[in-house]
Amino acid sequence: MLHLWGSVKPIDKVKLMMYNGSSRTYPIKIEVGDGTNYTQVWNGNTLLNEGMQTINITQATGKYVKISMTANNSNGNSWFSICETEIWGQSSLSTPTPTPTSTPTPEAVIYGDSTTWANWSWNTTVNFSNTSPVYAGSNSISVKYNSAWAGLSLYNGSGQSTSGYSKLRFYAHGGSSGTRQIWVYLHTASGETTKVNVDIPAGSWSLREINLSNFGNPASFTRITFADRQRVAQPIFYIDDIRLVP
Ligand SMILES: [Ca+2]
Repeated sequence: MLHLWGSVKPIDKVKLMMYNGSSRTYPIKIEVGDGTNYTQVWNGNTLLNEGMQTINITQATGKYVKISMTANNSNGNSWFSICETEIWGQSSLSTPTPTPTSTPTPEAVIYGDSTTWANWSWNTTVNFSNTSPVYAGSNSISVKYNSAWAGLSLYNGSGQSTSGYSKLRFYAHGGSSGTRQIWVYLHTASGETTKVNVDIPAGSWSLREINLSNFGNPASFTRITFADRQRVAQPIFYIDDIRLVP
């Protein structure tokens, strides 16, 4: 990965936001150079952290910065993805050139290990402090639909703006067997949005991302629902880490 500067400049630090950084670490090295010759200025593992992490560079100048993975990531594969990168110039020298390439929008967490949203579920046994299985942190939500058409539903009377966000993201685990078939939809001032089909296989956590365009790009919403689509009572399953992301 190369970042082009106009000329050779002193480099102070590199900031990275790693894809799925809260669930895996990446062994990387950072090199700077003039396009032909490179000098390694840092190597190590990225933090287990979803936000921006800062890597300070000591006394390096270059026109290019090369970031590469040196071994498989902590999930044991060669998948390597960086969401955001910033390269900062050395501020103490006479040609300071901080050039942040973007300002990340904070993610809006609806459920991490708990939620401030009200439980408006129906015909459903819900535990917001379930301790196993958990995708991240210490708790997940356990969900058991007790009859057909039941629903897990969270309500926020103040409304949740979608400005700056493009996706609803959560992790789901289908329980011990089979596949949970659910709908996910939002509620806005003008009613329910389109229902999006989500199938959740048993046995492991999977990442689910739904583009807000699938919900018709509402400017805000007051409620989010995960409802039964199998039209029968369903075995217990789990949801964790519900958030809006850029
Ligand atoms: Ca959690």
